[in-house]
Amino acid sequence: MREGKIGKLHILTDTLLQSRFSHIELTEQAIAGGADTIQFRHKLGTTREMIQVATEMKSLCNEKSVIFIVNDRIDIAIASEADGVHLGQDDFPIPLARKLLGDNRIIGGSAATMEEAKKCLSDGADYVGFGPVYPTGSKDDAGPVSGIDILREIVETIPLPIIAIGGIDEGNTPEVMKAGAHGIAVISAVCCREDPRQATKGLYEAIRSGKSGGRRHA
Ligand code: TZP
Ligand code: MG
Repeated sequence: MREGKIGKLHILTDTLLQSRFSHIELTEQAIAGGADTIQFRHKLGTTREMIQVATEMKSLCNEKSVIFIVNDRIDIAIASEADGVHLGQDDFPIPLARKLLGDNRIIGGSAATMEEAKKCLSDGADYVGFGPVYPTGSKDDAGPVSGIDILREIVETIPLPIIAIGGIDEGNTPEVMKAGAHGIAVISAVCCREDPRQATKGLYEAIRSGKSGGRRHA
């Protein structure tokens, strides 16, 4: 278990919702703004391009001791020597990912319900990305919004760091943290902002002002 290694401010890089910034530029700006975790989230493109971009992102993260996670693609995670992989319910199975990655890599699982969160736990995930907590336009199949009360129930029931996702911004981050989330994961609140560095900084401060009232995992 690597609870102490799970970051609190996960920035998911995206070049489909916006095209002003590349994955590399977003990584640089998010790190400069105080992100402790960068997740490479890229749904299109060739495998070779993805390996190249992920390897560069990992190197930028390494320089600042920022955690680097790859979304969906365990092959890209292995090739880029990422710190971990984040897997959805229909992605590569977590138990198999653990066999391939071993105990020293982080494996995150996505959950939209209590049942899915329990499955992440029994499958051996190191953290759960739970949501959408609020409405989001960034994921077509995100499913129904959970709201803050279900997030609180998840935190109280699942003994893993819970990373809230879906419609998280500077304004609602304090209430998410007060509900006991270990941290937050965002796409649009950084990638789609005029100044991603400044937006990350605002989220970092919002996390500090909210603090975690729930389980302590780090
Ligand atoms: N998983 C659940 S909601 C979501 C993902 C990837 C989208 C989050 O994007 P945003 O822009 O932070 O709402
Ligand atoms: Mg996925």
